[in-house]
Amino acid sequence: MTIAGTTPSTRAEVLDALRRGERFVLVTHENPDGDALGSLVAMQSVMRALGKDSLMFIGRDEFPLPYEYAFFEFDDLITEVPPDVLERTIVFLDCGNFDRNAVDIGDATIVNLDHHHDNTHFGTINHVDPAASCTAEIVWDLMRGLDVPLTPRIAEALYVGLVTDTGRFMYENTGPAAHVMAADLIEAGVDVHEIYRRLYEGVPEPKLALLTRALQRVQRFDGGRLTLARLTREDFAETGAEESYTEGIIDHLRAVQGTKVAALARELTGAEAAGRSKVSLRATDGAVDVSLIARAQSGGGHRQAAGFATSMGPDELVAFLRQEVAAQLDA
Ligand SMILES: [Mn+2]
Repeated sequence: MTIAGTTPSTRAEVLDALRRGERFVLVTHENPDGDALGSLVAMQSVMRALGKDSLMFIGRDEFPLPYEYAFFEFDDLITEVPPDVLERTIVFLDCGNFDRNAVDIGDATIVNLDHHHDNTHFGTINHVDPAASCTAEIVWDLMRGLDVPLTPRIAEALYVGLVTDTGRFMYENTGPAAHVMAADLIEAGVDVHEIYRRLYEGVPEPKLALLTRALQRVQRFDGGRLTLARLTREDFAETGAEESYTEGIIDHLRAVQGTKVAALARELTGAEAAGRSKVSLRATDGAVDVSLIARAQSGGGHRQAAGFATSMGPDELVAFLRQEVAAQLDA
């Protein structure tokens, strides 16, 4: 199966680069989510099956990972950039953009595998498919192109990427290929209920307390088309919640009748991040492209799910969001 939206030539180029290369390092974005980690773990297993010298990089400051992903087992994990990185092919998974100026990677070959429609095509080879439900779907396709057999381990990692990035098969990005892929993974031994339990149950109590606070603080604007909640540093401190516990809160905001755009703003808790907030955005239908709003603040994402960081205060943020939503809906 060729994934819609990518040209056969970039797929062939990637397959060729993966077959020919001998040493690789696999990387993903910061604050890695289920798709980032699942794609990374699956790709590492694929590279090992091909007999490659492949390392998987996750920065030291990403640990501990969010509790729902703590079950992942990482083979050949490195938390520091390897000294020979420039001699390795660097495979980026699920990264919409990459600041080449921030990290010196010289002339290293970069393979860019992603599904963000606003991917900046920063790689040497860019295999970017916005029609793919998740990066795991792209890895699944490449695995087949490389004739690597699907093991239970690969299947489980890919399934985590698939189920998290599609909102359990309910977001708009869930195409036929996502379900064909799910069938393939389940046939290979994925225990669907067990993965559901790991990802969505076992919620720490502070996470519930944080959700309670967010729901108490819902604000609606312009007839309800903008639904917003804010979480402060005090909320995190007083509930004992970690930053990653905000995961899923925005789905409650998005679900409110009449909402076109849902926004969750949370103050960053790190000492160096004082006064800065992270804003997550979700669109409920095709009427608003939230990636445009995020990009106006140097963020990015998908049409229906995007985010940005900002130093704007609460009032300024509300004014900005109302104006951006109006610019798209009232044009
Ligand atoms: Mn993804």
